[in-house]
Amino acid sequence: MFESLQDGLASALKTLRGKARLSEGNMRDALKLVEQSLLEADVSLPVVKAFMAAVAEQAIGESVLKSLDPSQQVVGIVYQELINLMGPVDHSLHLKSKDEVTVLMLCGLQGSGKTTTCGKLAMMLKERGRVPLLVAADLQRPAAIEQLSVLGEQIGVSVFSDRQSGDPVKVCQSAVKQAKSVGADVVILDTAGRLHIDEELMRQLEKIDQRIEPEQIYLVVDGMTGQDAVNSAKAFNDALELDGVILTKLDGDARGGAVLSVKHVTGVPIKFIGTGEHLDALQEFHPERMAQRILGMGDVLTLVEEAHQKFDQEEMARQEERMLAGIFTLDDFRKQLKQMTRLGSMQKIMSMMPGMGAMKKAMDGVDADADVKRLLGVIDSMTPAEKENPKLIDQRRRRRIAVGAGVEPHEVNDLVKQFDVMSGVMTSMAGKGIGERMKMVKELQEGGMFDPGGKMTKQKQSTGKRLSSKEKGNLKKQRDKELRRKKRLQREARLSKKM
Ligand SMILES: Nc1nc2c(ncn2[C@@H]2O[C@H](COP(=O)(O)OP(=O)(O)OP(=O)(O)O)[C@@H](O)[C@H]2O)c(=O)[nH]1
Ligand SMILES: [Mg+2]
Repeated sequence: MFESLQDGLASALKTLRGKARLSEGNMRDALKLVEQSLLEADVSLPVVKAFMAAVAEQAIGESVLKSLDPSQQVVGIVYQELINLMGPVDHSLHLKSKDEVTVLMLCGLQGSGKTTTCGKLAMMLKERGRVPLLVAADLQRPAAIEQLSVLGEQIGVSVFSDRQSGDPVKVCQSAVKQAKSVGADVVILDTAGRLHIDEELMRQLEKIDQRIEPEQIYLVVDGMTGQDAVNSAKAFNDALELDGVILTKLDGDARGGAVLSVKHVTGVPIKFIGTGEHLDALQEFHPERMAQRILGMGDVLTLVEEAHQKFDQEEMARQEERMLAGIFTLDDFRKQLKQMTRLGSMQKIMSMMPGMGAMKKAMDGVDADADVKRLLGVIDSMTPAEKENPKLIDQRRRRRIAVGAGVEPHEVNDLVKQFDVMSGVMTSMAGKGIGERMKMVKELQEGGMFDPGGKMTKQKQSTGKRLSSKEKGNLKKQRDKELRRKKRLQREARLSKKM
């Protein structure tokens, strides 16, 4: 997502980097590149103009040009202006109390994702303790009613439809009337779409708006589209007075045009983003996270949130306890890998980690998911005793495990070595907050220890410099213990030679 925009912005900002002092000319050249990358991402022209004016006003000032680190300052300005462009947000659905009926209406161009998003919203509302009713108000396509019914069944939400009726306004009216009697407190209208804006569609939607008076009207916009979608958003907004926008398909190769333009053009907040075809792929929109992602700063918060939702919390608590007790075996490692695979592909996870953008590119053609599978395969081929204590694995066993997992024997060796390094880190992470852990992970990355294929290659001691004194103490204790063990072994060896 946003790859070319990310690259464009990165190379623009790179031209500024490393220059102690900037001239106005340098800055203007860099800003030209920023402008170009926005246009290439199909951001609407008036938006680009307004954005560049705001950035230039701040960037071409004495205080930035003469500052100690101008490039950092420009990144800061671009970041803040991206946030201003996409925000502010309002995630509330403005629902009335449960004993009243709230009506939400979704509209948008054909194929933008209206019906899917109706299903996603219904599921979200259900999870929040509401009783939604989906209404098939798209009588354009005969298959539309069927599509909504299937979605409703999947999530256990009632669907109102009238196959005989030819009038969507009447369908909506009957649905709202019946909502109370079927125990629903939120009615979601799935309206028809058209390939292009046309008079007839607009009149139909206006009529629904006037007769039903929905509490909220949301425009569903395909995030993969650029200026076209944004122009139609303006037309929808003029006719209907939108309350919010839902951007879909931001999981695909969206260029960024729609997400950067739609708020500025319509003036209404982006409420949610659709990030997949699955019904749980709907997230609240956060401009600062999106700006971070666009600038290649990753999206750690979303990752942490998703991890929280998708990880098995009980299992996490058990692991935490074991780690606190200083236990981290290959079996624990295996469980963690398994949990991680639930978050999605390594590519997806990496695209959300700060600074991993470049790494992700370097990994093109490397199948990180296959690597994780190989690791799991190797661990699965070990005996329980070996998982507890990998030191038991001798040459013969190494070969057997390799055969069992379909890998080369040295890969078994590599895994054991990586694990050794990792177990030390993991146990020292125990009991730390998420922020502290992220910092440690980042230090690991910087140290080159973590490469996303799940292989730990170089272990660098540079992480040591940021350890707290208590950690340093622990580390020293560990080292001393290891030293004592080695000396004891040497002594024993000498003794046995003498005998
Ligand atoms: N990848 C991805 N696909 C999505 C998302 N939202 C919707 N889709 C897909 O987009 C296609 C169109 O979605 P619909 O929900 O049928 O779109 P619609 O706006 O109701 O279409 P019409 O009723 O024909 O106007 C379907 O294949 C959906 O699975 C999303 O967030 N990500
Ligand atoms: Mg539809």
